[in-house]
This record gives sequence, structure tokens and C-alpha cells, in this order.
Amino acid sequence: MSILKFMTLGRHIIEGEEMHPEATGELSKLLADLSLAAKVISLEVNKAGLADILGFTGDSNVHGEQVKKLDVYAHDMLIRAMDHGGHLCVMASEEEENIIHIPNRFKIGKYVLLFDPLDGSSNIDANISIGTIFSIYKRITPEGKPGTLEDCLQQGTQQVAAGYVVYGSSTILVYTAGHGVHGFTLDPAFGEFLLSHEYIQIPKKSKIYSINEGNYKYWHPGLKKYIKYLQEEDKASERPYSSRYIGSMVADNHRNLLYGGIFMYPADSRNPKGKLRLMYECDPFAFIIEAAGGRATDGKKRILEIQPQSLHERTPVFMGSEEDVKMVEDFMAKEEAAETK
Ligand code: AHM
Ligand code: MG
Repeated sequence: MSILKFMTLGRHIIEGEEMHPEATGELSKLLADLSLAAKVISLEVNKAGLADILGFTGDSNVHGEQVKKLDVYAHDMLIRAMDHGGHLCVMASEEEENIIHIPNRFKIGKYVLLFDPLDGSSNIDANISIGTIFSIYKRITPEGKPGTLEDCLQQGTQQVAAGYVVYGSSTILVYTAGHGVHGFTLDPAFGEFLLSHEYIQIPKKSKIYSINEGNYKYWHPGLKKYIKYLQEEDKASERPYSSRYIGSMVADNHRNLLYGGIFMYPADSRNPKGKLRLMYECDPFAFIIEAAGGRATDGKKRILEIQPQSLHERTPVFMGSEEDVKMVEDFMAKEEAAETK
């Protein structure tokens, strides 16, 4: 990886918005506020082994899972960084059951922010990469008033920007605002995100699959056949594939974006909707992966076209290199067709 042209994230965002004469600069400021939150969270994540911050808080989140202190920290930090900029009308976080209002004392803006403050947090104690995921929409309710649940429950196609920050061997922020997918590496000395991955394009076909194979027994028969197919030997189609599963979707998808790959969190007989959340995890990644030339579906339907019914709903997901995602869809469709005969 080389740092390109000493282009800071701030300048890149402004130049991107300048390509649209109608732009007000508000989105740029919103993204700049987000990058500040990312820097602060990154600092805290890097100190996790030193500070007395590891371990459970003892609380559970809205999904009944135990919450680690860093999740809470990241959630609070994002709210603190974003609630007073004057650009947002409402927020929602994976860590909070209801929508998050902008306090009365601050200006109400026209954008909506949804985020997963720290995804993959079960990995924190083992020093494995984790990440922040965000998604930005324009409000659909009248301006000037507080935003509502309706503003949050929009189809993923309506996103105006989405991104993620991966806290790994370095901290990288990747975003798209409609003109390509770009990655910026945080220089810890300057405290600046510098352009390191310009116009990321995901390879159309890959040699990597990411799925929790421990759940094999519970999968759709078509998915079982697909995974077995990937494990067979065939030079022409570059099989067997490699299996890579970090258990942290930000890290798995980041690698797949760069090298090619398919990431799957399917429905199974125990969890008919899968595990991952449509609004905080799947929609933003679907937006980024499609913008990079990839594909993201629930096995049948485009993730971005799913109409959310509730804030924390889940969806099965297959995303990454286009040909690989199409192939798993074909395997499952064929199996279903055979079953209905
Ligand atoms: P989280 O939001 O509670 O951190 O869970 C999401 C994470 C994803 O990052 C990851 O892909 C998945 O859960 C792993 O789940 P599993 O351990 O069931 O394979
Ligand atoms: Mg999550």
C-alpha cells in the first residue's frame, strides 16, 4: 500500500462535493465530523490492552447480547461528535433500541445517520480487527422539525454515503458518496487520514469464501452444495477456494474488497433471518460493495431494495465478488426448484 498524493480525507470529501454544483457542503462537514469520531475511537481501540477498559459492562444490548465497554464508548463518542453539527435530524445505532434525537438546543439538519459503533466486538480481547460502520440518508420528513423513525426506515438505495473504519494493523476509513469507493489510512503521527486506496474495484471473481462453517448443519441444502463445490479441485475454475473467516464483518469485507471474495451470513434452520442487521451492517456494505462493482443480495433479492420494517431487523446476506454471489444464488435456486418438483 502506498500513500497517494498526500490527499487528506477532508480535502477529498470537499473535492468530491465540488463536482456537484448544487451541493451545500453539509455532507462534507458531516463526513469530517465522522472522521473525527473515528480517530478518537481508533485511539481508544489501540489502548484497549493498556487501559482498564476490557471486559463486560454487565449490560445487554437490544439483541440480548453482552456489551463490551468499548462498544459503549464508541456509541457515546459517535453521538457526542455528531449531535451538534447542525447537519443531522436523527440518528440510530445498533447499540440503542430507539432512534436517537438531536437535542433541542442544537440545529436540526437534513441528514440521517445510522451506525454500528463497534462491529465484531467479541474479538476485542483477542486483538483482532474490529470496525465502525455508517450510513447516511437524506431525511424524507419536512425540514426544520426533529427527524422520525420514518426517516430511518429507508431502503438502502436511498443512501447518499456509506463507509466503514477498520481498526486493524492500521486504521483505514473507506467511504463512498457516489463517486467511487476510496480508502484512507490514518497516519498516527499527523492524526490525518491519507488517501491510500483510490477507486477500489472488487474483482469480479475470487478465490476466497468467508462463512461461519460451524453452522453447516443448519444451512440451506443449496448452500451446503455450493460450499462443497468450492472445496473441490478444478484448476480451470481455480478451485479449491481458500476459506477466510475472521468473524468480524468489517475486516472480512475489507479484505474481500481488496482481494476479491464472497462474504456470507445466511439464514439457517435456527435463525431464519440470519444474524446481521439490515440497517447497520448489510445496507452500508451493500452500498459500498455495489459501488466497487460487486453484488449484495439476501440470496434472491438485492439488499439495497429491501424495505426495512423495523430499526433492528436482520437479513441473510451474500456479498462480494459478483460472479461468486451469482453462483451461490444459482445453487440455492436450483435446489429449491428441485424440492418443489
Ligand atoms: P456484532 O454486531 O455483535 O459485533 O456481530 C456482528 C459480527 C460480524 O462482524 C461478524 O461477521 C459476525 O458477527 C460473526 O458472527 P458469528 O460469530 O456467528 O460467525
Ligand atoms: Mg454489529
